[in-house]
Amino acid sequence: MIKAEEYGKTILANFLTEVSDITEYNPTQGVRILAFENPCVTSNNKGAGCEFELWDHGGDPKSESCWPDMMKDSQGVVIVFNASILSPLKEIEMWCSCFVQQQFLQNTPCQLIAHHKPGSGSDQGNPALAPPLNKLKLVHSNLEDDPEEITMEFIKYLRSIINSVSESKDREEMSIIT
Ligand SMILES: Nc1nc2c(ncn2[C@@H]2O[C@H](COP(=O)(O)OP(=O)(O)OP(=O)(O)O)[C@@H](O)[C@H]2O)c(=O)[nH]1
Ligand SMILES: [Mg+2]
Repeated sequence: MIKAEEYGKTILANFLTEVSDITEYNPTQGVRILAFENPCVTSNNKGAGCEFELWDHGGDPKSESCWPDMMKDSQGVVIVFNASILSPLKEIEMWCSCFVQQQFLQNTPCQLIAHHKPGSGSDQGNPALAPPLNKLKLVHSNLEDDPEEITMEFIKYLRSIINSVSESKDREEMSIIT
């Protein structure tokens, strides 16, 4: 199994959830759970806040036996890869087949993030993904040059999760009634 170390997942997770701005490298062991709210994302029209948990998973193959448990109650999947690696295709495909194409995550919003580490340039090229992966939304994150872009995209992504959760609740209610 491929290990996606030092791509910047933790740095990005800390930035997006505003949990911390430490940039020292500390390999993620297993999973870190970041609980957060985003003031721009509310759960209904009345503006009630919404609590999220972001599970920052280091991708260590040693933790593979825990993946089914991690996926069980997930309502979204974010796959981060290093934008400066020319062909991360195999790796993205591997993570998608493990996490996204699983039966229980099929209706779950998935976001691919090409993370640009400082000094690695800001080439906005996209990997040529084969179907069905080319349907996944791909965004770029560059915290040095354009932190706004990924901040806005993350808000959109959180909103898509709220919509998907409320749609699946509606479907469940309909299936009870009919
Ligand atoms: N300043 C800065 N440093 C970054 C950024 N992205 C990655 N780095 C550097 O890369 C190192 C590794 O980033 P992490 O976020 O810890 O990598 P990771 O993907 O979580 O790695 P694992 O937990 O081992 O899988 C960081 O300690 C930083 O030194 C960034 O956007 N800004
Ligand atoms: Mg990490």
